[in-house]
Amino acid sequence: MKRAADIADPAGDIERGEYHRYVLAFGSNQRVPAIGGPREVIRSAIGDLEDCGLHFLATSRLIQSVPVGPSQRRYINGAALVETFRAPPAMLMLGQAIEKGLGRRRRGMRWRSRTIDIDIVLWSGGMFAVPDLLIPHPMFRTRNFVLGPASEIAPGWRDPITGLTLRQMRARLMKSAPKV
Ligand code: PH2
Ligand code: MG
Ligand code: MG
Repeated sequence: MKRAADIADPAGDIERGEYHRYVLAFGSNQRVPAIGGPREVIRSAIGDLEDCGLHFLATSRLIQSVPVGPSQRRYINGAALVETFRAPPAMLMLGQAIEKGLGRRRRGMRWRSRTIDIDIVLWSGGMFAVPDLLIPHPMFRTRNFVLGPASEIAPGWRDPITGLTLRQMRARLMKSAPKV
């Protein structure tokens, strides 16, 4: 299996000069035989990102969550606040390379079971939109499995679209849809 050291990261080191912060969300509901269950897979992804130079300012607890979508298996979810010299396209490429190294297959059904999903939820630069990447993540406001962990690590971070903090969004969602 490919490990972090083998992952090509062409854009990573070039864009020096400015740093970016992100809230990243992690999800896994499938084991990787060489690594273990979803918790170990997420820890491994975090280790890979650190090996590629991401600085983890805070990492949430890992929670178990009920699947949203067609997959039957429960997920493990978590979030992290990170700092890096990578602008959003380079951050996306790095996340996808690490997903691939951990056995993620991209073809097939939307929201199928996955060994690892690394999503960019928020970015210090605010909004970013190209066909492959939308920041803020378009679904994060309605997902407790993202808002729970994310509000634990960056409660005061404001969504640039609604102006609400993660803490406020989490509280609202818990009132309207406590079980999701
Ligand atoms: N990710 C999805 C679809 N559904 N459900 C849970 N509980 N956790 C996830 O991370 C998740 C999901 C697509 O990214
Ligand atoms: Mg996702
Ligand atoms: Mg994703």
